Amino acid sequence: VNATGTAAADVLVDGETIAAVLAPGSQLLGQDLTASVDRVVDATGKYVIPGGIDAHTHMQMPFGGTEASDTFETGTRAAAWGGTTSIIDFAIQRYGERVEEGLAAWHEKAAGECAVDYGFHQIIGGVDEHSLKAMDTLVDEGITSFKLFMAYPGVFFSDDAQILRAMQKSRETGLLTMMHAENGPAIDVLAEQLYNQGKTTPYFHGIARAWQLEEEATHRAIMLADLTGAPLYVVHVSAKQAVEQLAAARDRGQNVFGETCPQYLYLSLEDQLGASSEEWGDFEGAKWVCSTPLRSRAEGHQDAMWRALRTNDLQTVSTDHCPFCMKGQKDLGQGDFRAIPNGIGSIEHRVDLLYQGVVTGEITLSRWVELISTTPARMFGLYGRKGVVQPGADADLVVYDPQGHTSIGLGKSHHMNMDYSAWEGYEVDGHVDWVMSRGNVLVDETGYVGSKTHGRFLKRDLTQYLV
Ligand code: DUC
Ligand code: ZN
Ligand code: ZN
Repeated sequence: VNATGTAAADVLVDGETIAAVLAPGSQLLGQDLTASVDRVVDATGKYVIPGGIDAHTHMQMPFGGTEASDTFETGTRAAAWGGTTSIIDFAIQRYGERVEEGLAAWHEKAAGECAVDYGFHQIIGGVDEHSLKAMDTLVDEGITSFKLFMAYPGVFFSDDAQILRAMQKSRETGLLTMMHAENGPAIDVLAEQLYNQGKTTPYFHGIARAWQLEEEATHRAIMLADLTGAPLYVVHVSAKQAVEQLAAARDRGQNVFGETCPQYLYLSLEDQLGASSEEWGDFEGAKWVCSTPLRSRAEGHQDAMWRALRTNDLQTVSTDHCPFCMKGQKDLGQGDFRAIPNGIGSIEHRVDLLYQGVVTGEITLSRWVELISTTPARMFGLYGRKGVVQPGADADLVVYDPQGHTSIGLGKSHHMNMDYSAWEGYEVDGHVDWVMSRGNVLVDETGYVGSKTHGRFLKRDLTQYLV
C-alpha cells in the first residue's frame, strides 16, 4: 500500500534497500522468487506499508522541572513495536545557550541509542543575532526545519519581532518554520486567575488554554508567514477554529500546513474530567495534560480534525510524544495544574490508532499511509529514501494485519517508559505483525529483535513543499 494506491505484489529486499516490487509469482534469474532468496515473509492477506514516520517527538526533553520519561532507547524501541521506523525529535536551544550547543547535546543523547532512524528539528529558544546566524548552517547539518513557540513565556517563547526575523531567515534558507501556535501570555494570565479562584485541578489546564488563543496565534503566525514568504507548518492543531484559519490561508494559495495528533482525534476535555464525581475532576486528569489541550467533544473539535484529514486542510498526524509518569512527574502539579508537566505518550500507537480511521470509514487506506508516512517524508525532506514502497527506497517496511487485533494499555501493547497509558482500554482492529528498518528485522512473530545501535541519524533535505 502506497499513498498512490494499492497493488498485490512481492517486495524484494536486498541489503538495506528495496530492490524490486514485482507482480506475484514473478521469476528472478529464471527462478521462482521465493526459491532464490534468504528469507521469505508471508504477507498474504496483509498490508505491506512503508514504515511510519513520526515527525514530532520529545525524547528526554527537559520540561517543567523534570524530563520526558522515554530515553531515545526506550522511546525508539516502543516506536518500532508500533510500526514507526523513523522519528524526528526536537533538539533544543534554550535561553542563553548557543544553537550549536543545544544541537550537539541532542546528538550526544541519541547517538548509539536508537532502534530506528532519527532526525532532528531545531527548537530556537531565543531568536537573536547568534541564533539567526546559526540558522544559516543548519541545512548543511541536515536539519531543515525549526520550531518557535508563541506559548511558554520565560521558557521557549518568541515575541512577534523574533518570529518575524526568524521567518525572514526561513524564507531565505528554505528552512521550514514549525509553530507552536497558542497565545502564551494570555494563557498565563487566565491560568493564574483560575488558580487564585481555587480552580486548581488538571481540568483547568484546558480551560485556560482556550481555543480562541489557539485560533488567534494560528492566524498571527499565518499572517507573519504570508508577509515574509516563509513556509509554515503549525504543529499539534486541536481547535477546529485553528483549522479554519489554515484552510482559509491554503484557499488563498498560501504555503501553510497543519499537523494534528491522535489525542486530538480521539480524546476530549469531557474524557479528561472522566468519571470523577467532583465537578472539576480529580488529579487523574493529569494523565491527559498536554499542549495544545484536549478540546470539548460537544464543540465538535474531534470531528473537525478527521474532516480536515480528509480534505487535506491538515496534512500529517504525529504524536508529540512527550511522556511523563504520574508518580514523581505529573504529580508535581498536585494542587496546581500549572505545574503538571505537559505531554502524552503515544509513539507506539499512532499507526494503529490511525488505522481505526480506515476501519470506521473516516479515511481511505492510501490516505492512512500518506498521513503516517508519505507526507511526513515529503514535508521533512526524506521522500524517496523513506515514505514509499518502491525500488531504491530504504527497506523500511511494516506488515500490517487488518484481521489482527490490538489491545492498548499498560501491560498490553505498551513498551513506553510510563507508569500509565493515556489510551487505557482502547481496542484496535488491526495489528503490526512485522517491522523492518533498512533491511533489518526489528519486530517479528517472536517480538522485538532490534538493537539500539541500528538507528542512524537522518540528514534531511529541504522540505519538498517549498514554492
Ligand atoms: N506540548 C506538550 O504537550 N509537551 C511538550 C511541549 C508541547 O508543546
Ligand atoms: Zn508544542
Ligand atoms: Zn511538541
